[in-house]
Amino acid sequence: MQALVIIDVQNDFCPGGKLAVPNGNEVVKPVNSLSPYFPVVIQTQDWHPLDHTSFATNHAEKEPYETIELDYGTQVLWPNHCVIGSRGADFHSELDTTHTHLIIRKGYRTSIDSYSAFYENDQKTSTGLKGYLQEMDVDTVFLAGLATDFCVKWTALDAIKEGFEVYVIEDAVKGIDLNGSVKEAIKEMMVSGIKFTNSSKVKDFFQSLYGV
Ligand code: VGL
Ligand code: ZN
Repeated sequence: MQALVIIDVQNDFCPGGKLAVPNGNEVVKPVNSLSPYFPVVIQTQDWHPLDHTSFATNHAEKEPYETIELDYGTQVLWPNHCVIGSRGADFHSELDTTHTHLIIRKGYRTSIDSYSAFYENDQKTSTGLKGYLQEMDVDTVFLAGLATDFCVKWTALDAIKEGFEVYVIEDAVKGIDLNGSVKEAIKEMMVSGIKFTNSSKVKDFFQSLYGV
């Protein structure tokens, strides 16, 4: 069984948002065109308290995009974004959420960030997604959303580590790109066995499966 996991398609990651991904809004169309076909649809929602450790404003003399060392490793500091309950944390208004079965919120613990939909950045604290997918008999995970070089990449790497077959839908993801991080992310995903596809191929697959 196939699951579509739609990562962080939220206002703050779209043009005009607090941590805008260039052309981030362009993922909405391909995602909307695919979500009706999938037997399991999951969305993630970045969801931070104002005192979150990933916010540069919570570290004296630090600017966004600088890094700090935390117990669990290097953490990039971000502009305040996806604050719990804010408009920036809402899903993009044109994203069709009617097919979504489960929404996983992540990053709500003050002292730990969470890029991946499976594990927080300590790579130990579970979101519960693996168990949900197993209970639903999912063996193949298709990834879409934002951002290619952070939350999509970390989710893809965890998914393959957990034994799922993983496809990134390349026209349905966009990256932040800090110092070539998109190129690096694609390389890392490819060498890990993650496959790349596009929304028209995925649509063709389901249409032949359902005979339409
Ligand atoms: C993300 C940086 C901080 C993402 C979330 O969705 O890729 N990136 N929080
Ligand atoms: Zn975040």
